[in-house]
Amino acid sequence: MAPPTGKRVKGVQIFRPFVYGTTARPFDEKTNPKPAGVPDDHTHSWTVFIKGIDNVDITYWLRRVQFKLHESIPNHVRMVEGIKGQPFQIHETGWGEFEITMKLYYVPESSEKPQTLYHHLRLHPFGRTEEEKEAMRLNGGEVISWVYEEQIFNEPYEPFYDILISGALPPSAPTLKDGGGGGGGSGAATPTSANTPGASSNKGGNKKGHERSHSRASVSTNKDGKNNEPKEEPFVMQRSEGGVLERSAIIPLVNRPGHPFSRETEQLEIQKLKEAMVKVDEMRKHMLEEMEKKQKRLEALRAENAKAA
Ligand code: SLL
Repeated sequence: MAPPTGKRVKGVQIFRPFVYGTTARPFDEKTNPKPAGVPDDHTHSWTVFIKGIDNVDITYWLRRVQFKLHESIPNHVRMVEGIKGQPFQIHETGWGEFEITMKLYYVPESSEKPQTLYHHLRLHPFGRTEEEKEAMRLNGGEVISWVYEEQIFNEPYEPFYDILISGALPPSAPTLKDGGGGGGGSGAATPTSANTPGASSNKGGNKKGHERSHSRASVSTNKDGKNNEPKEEPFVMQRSEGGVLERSAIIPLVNRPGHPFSRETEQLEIQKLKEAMVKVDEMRKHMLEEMEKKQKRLEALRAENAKAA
């Protein structure tokens, strides 16, 4: 951790979405043949990763990741340095599931302490129903356990703020200093449980759990701390990455195979919640009616009783 430089940008919270998790595949002569030298008792090949959504670069804020694997694995503590635009990842083979510890080291300009994430390596799908198990399978037999997460940088130091803002934009975009607003706009990200059978173990103090839904402060805040109102200008697509580069501070617009986290899934989740609310309201009304009926019936019976007495 480098000593802080500059002042903190007050009242600003910047969030960067990312995905972490494991993808495993059973060895199979046709679909996943066992490479030479892999021990007989190994049943799966697997990958543990941390990456940007839709593989958007995150190395401008995340410098390196230390993966701590099971002690039975040779050289089980491994440091992975960030390579621009590529996931932080480790490929391995093995026979058993275990908890992986990932320690995130941020770029020195951030002056942020490293933070730790925990993730259970899944080799076998699990769930109460076949459907739930099937939801963990992708691409004909891969077992996925992925978690959507957001890294929150609270009142970042000025130099880091500049890095965060310019790093989120594609090289083709005008920079904020040029007056372009590529990184602005407000993002309300409600992550989804779709394809995330593994629960998030969100132990870092600076991160937001994906179970929380919230509107978020706009990141288009001036250095003087004044908050620009989020502008609802339609943004112009300059390139064809499905909107993710231009909007890399938030989540992509639509789902694509292998990338389940998007505004589209978010909207589906919101829709489901709305429908559930309507249903709950109907149930509430129905119960009230039933109660009133019973109340009347009770009164009638009481009156009858009184007469008979
Ligand atoms: C289990 N508690 O019993 C777990 C331990 C260990 C997995 C799982 C070894 C790989 C290698 C491997 O897969 N260990 O030998 O390189 O299920």
